[in-house]
Amino acid sequence: MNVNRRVLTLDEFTLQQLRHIPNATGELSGLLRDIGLAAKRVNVEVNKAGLVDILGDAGSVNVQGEDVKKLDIFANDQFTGVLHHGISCAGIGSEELDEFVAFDDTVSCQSKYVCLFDPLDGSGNIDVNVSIGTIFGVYRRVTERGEVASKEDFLQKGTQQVAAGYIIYGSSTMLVYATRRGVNGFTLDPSIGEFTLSHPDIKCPPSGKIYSVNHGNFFQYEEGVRNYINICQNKTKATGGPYTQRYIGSMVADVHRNLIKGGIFMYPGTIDKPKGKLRLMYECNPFAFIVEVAGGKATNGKQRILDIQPTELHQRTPMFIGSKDMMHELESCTGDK
Ligand code: AHM
Repeated sequence: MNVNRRVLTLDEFTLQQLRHIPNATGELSGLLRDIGLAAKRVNVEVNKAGLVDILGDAGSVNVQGEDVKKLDIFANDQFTGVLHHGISCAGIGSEELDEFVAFDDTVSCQSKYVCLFDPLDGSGNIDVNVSIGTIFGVYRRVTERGEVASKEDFLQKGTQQVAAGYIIYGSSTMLVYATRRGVNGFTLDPSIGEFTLSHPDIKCPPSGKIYSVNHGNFFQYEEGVRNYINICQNKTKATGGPYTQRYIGSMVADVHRNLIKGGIFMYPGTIDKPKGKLRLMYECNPFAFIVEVAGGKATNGKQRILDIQPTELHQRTPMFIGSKDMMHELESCTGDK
């Protein structure tokens, strides 16, 4: 049998990566395996979301006599559960929870990593059958192993991430994750119930023709951003266009598409919400890490997202992310870097 011809599963791939890192303990592989397991469980429930009237609405008891949970709470419980029961994670921070959770059992206290995640991003789209996702960032703890993890473990700059990724529950379900070594995408093969390597070594094209922004807020954006959007609308063949505007309102789907095809995604601050909507720790840092490893760029309009020192778990930030050349053109309009 020619083993090289076989498609690698997520577990096989992460284990194979260990061969290149002499001192690796396999803990990160274990954590990614745990996340893959939770993703499969969430995927099953997301696929049934359209049956909610038949199976029961959140807060009710379904026909099997089980309590029905809101999908984002279900997803939060799944990711928290697998990470707690695994041996790699000392604690979690979740967009669904007010505070971080440090696991205080002996095994977890010895664990090397903490994980911050948005269990179900874009959940407002569930009712209309639009792609949604899970986003996660993994940090090496800064406190001593053996202790219960504490706030400083969770409030690290994005540059400190050792891995970050997302799961997109779309026309197919994909898990994409990045380490400093590269970005790789795995598609769930329903016939065997495994994520299999489908998009090896993803690179973000240096330029593209897609810009993604909520046009409904146009007059609330600062002048430089409005100028850049005008440039996008007026691109011609001679200036690298014409551009296409694509905005799903589900960040995982929007950034995933732009990562693969080339493009720019923007969620600027507005007059009403100067810090925008997106959360630094759960949405922006993981995507900034992934896109930078793939060759793109991510800023808040003033500085690199990954360099922002977080002061609180749920802080928000404006976000501009995507293909390098498009980001440079944006910066020439906003005067920022
Ligand atoms: P959520 O946390 O309520 O799911 O909102 C996050 C989502 C992002 O996925 C998406 O990019 C953004 O909200 C869209 O917001 P808007 O509808 O304001 O454009």
